[in-house]
Amino acid sequence: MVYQNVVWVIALVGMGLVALGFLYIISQVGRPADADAVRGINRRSARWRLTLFIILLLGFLGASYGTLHSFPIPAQSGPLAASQVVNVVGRQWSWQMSIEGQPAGDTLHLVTGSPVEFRVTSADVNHGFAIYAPDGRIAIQTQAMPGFDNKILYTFTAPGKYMVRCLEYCGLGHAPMVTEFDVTNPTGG
Ligand SMILES: [Cu+2]
Repeated sequence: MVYQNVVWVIALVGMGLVALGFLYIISQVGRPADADAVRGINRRSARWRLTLFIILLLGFLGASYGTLHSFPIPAQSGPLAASQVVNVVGRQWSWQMSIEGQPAGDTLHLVTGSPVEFRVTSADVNHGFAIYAPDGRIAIQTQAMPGFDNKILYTFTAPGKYMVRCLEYCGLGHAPMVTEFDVTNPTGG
């Protein structure tokens, strides 16, 4: 299932549970209270709340670990073990991308299967650096900020034409601030 649909299901189930709670309370309105029964219910409901809290806490910790431990933004200090390093400079209104150690004018050519480190900075104002995969989804994105090298790691899995767009409004030429590059399989396929 697509993530968006999973979120929908979770939201609808949650809303349904809240609605059921309201319906239950409405159905109890006007009934005389039995003091002993209420004390029993309070004890049981305290146990339930504790159990529910522990379940939610474990779920939160598990989901956080599962979704964040492979976060593509690595520690920003020290060198990374990427086999390809791309220097990215954003400016009003273009992207300059060059492989570390090669002249800036060369065509960018990346390969699948090995991690690429993007070092992203800006020559003027803040920009948003985003790489769109051939299927139109955002593969990675980070800020391009003057005076900072923001590092981001990504391993391309699919060959094809990747598009770079600016995701932070930076003036008149923001929308056409676009470039693209090719990713191929290491064998050249
Ligand atoms: Cu922009």
